Amino acid sequence: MSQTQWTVLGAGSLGCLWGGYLNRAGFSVTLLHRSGVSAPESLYLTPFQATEEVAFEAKLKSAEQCAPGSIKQLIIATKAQDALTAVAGVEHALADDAIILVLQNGMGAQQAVAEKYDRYAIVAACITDGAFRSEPGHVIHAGKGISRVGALNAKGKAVESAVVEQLKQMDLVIEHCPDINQALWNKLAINIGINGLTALDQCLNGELNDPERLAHVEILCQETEQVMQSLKLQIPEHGLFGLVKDVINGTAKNRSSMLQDIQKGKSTEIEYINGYLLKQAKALGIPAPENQKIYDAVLKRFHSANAL
Ligand code: NAD
Ligand code: KPL
Repeated sequence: MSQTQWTVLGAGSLGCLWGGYLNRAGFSVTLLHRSGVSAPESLYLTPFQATEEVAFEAKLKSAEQCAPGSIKQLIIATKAQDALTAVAGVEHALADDAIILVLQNGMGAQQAVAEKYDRYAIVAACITDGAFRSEPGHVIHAGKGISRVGALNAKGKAVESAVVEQLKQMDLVIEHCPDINQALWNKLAINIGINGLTALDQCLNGELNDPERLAHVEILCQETEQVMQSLKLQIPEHGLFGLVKDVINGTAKNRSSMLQDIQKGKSTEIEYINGYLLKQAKALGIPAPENQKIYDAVLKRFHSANAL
């Protein structure tokens, strides 16, 4: 059994999913839960389409309990809005040659970590799996997807292949992605087209096929496409609207992550989805009124004035 260690920061759905699969693949895992919040009492993973959950092992700690220099490979498994603060909380424990893997949805949080912690190797994962917790420490792998993994900075480039080789030992689909920026933008475009609308209309992804809603999806896609073209990014062959419609149909029965967040009374990742697009559009002088409308409406309805 490999004794290679991974520290996973955030004992939520994806933290437990990756922690569970890493441990099942033979890695030694430390799972860092929020300080002041009790650690999960037991750790179980229900693999994709399995009928029974399987136990996994991880050392449970809070960030303050980590010794200086003890973290060599760190996965940041928090929501986008918590990522920078979470890394700051474990900074004292990072080894000089630490690798940090960021796996947030949207864009902006990963880039902020890469900018502030450029002295470390930063690698990002763009994940299309779906996971949720049935109770603390118990995670269900509900949707099989792909995790595309690639470097966000120069030090990350030097280690990305080795990181991918380790991650491929998990029973998840892991792909090396030499252009992670493009992959993150494609996923961002999907989340721009789906998440805000489903949260505001409290509907399933498939219910965006309603013609009136689909018209809004199309405008969101057109605005995103203009920004992506201006940034010289590739547009999928059938356009972003085609891509987003495929995902709407492929995930028709899903509640988007943003809808789930607001139904649980949590803050959303809107700042890192439509909010990120708006920042890019503004810098490029491209109007994006539909994104602005969705962004403003989500903030007004679901966030208190100082929540972000
Ligand atoms: P989650 O809310 O289930 O888990 C996040 C965890 O991070 C929570 O347990 C929270 O307490 C913890 N956390 C926050 N700040 C912390 C800190 N400073 N120290 C320790 N723990 C801290 O969220 P999730 O569903 O696991 O999502 C994580 C990220 O992955 C998000 O960006 C999400 O969009 C993305 N993602 C999720 C899925 C999925 O199916 N769940 C799929 C793809 C991408
Ligand atoms: O990534 C998603 C999310 O909900 O955040 C999609 C692809 C829209 C699936 O629900």
